[in-house]
Amino acid sequence: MRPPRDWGLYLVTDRGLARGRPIASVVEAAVRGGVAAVQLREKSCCTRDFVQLACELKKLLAPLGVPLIVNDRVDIALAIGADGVHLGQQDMDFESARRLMGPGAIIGLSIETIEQARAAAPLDVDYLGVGPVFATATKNDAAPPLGLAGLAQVRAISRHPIVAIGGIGVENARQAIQFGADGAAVVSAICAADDPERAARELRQSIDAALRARREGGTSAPRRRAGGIHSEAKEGGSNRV
Ligand code: TZP
Ligand code: MG
Repeated sequence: MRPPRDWGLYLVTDRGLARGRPIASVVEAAVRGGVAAVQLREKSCCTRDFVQLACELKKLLAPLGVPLIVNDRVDIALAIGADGVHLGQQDMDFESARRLMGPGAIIGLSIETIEQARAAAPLDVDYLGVGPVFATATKNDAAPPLGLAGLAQVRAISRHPIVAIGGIGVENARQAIQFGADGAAVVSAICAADDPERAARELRQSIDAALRARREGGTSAPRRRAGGIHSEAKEGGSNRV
């Protein structure tokens, strides 16, 4: 499956926040509410359970046309035929991951600093996960928040689609788009919500409205075309407000 045309709303899972609900049911509800991609993020379970969970989500998401991206683990992504992998700065390097996953896989890379954004420029990654933009209690070892100004700085120097992450909810998702993101990734705003479907729908509406406003304002988000990076991506800076 190719990357979503619009990253829009990207769900990152956290079973610990799901209030005892099976994560598959949270994911299913979130997809009904409009998430465009799902990342399975598991920080504490054993490899066998991780694989099993990934298989379960793949069976759920593939018929719905929603890409499943595995956090950190290229081996698990390959084992279950996931659509992609999300790499942190300490995970397998991008080139090795691309070699193993192949040209059709979706590969995302976490960016926490301006230096990392610069270093990512030549890489044929499908998107950058930029954050934390706002303070978050979800990730213990999160870097200091970039803030909206930091997000705008990353936008100015990046040609890849940007998914903002960290402390994003319905009240500030719009700002992330206004400051240059092409989509927003959320963990607690959906996983911990009373009603994950409604939470996803409200987030999606807010993100879509901000993306529409930006398009109508005459700027276009950079896109990665099949076959690689391209010139229009150089317009990334024009997405800043
Ligand atoms: N990477 C940067 S911040 C973060 C991750 C995985 C956690 C975001 O969680 P939340 O609950 O959406 O703030
Ligand atoms: Mg990681």
